[in-house]
Amino acid sequence: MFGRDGKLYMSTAGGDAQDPSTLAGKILRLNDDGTVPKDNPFVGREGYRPEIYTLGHRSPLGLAVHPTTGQIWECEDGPNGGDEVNILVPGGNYGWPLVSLGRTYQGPWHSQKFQRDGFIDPVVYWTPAIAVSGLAFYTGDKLPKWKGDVFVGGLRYGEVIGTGQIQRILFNEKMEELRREALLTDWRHRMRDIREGPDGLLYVLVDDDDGAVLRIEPAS
Ligand SMILES: [Ca+2]
Repeated sequence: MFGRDGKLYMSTAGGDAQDPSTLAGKILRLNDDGTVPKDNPFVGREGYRPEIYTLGHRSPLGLAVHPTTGQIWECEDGPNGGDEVNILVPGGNYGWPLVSLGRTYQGPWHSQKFQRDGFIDPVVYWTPAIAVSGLAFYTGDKLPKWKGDVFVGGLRYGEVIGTGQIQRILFNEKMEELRREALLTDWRHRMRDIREGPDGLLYVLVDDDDGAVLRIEPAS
């Protein structure tokens, strides 16, 4: 995804997200010809790959540019719980695997602490997980009550197969969460991605054998 600065942001998963000499579990920032921007946060620092913009990510699936601040927002899946939405700052460390709000699949908490100095907390988290997928800001005029809100897809809820949803999340000006609302839960499908179309409507990608692209329109 391209940011307002014209740079390409891309997410990676796997490997050691805390090891700055690898590209795994990171958000990378590149020029559009694949070279490294000179103003990347770790350029010239020994032991750090210069492509790294942020580190400590588990399984990032959504990236979006905030419509007013221009900051990059990211969402990622936790293990058994601990899905997150993060606001990225250059050079930030988002904690995985040292800090997590998720449990391991055997039941115990993944990490002993939910917060630690030096790691940036998520602005939204889910435990149990919704298996958060795509991320979008709604900026259109067709659905005026939703303008400025954050939307994410969910592939399931509470590790229960055969569930799924869209979530709408409202923030205040300080980017603190006010409310969240689950949508399309009765449908019980995996919601893979959500985007605003050029027509100001929302489009949802359904990831199932009978998959579809949904268009969300005003009721009247
Ligand atoms: Ca985190």
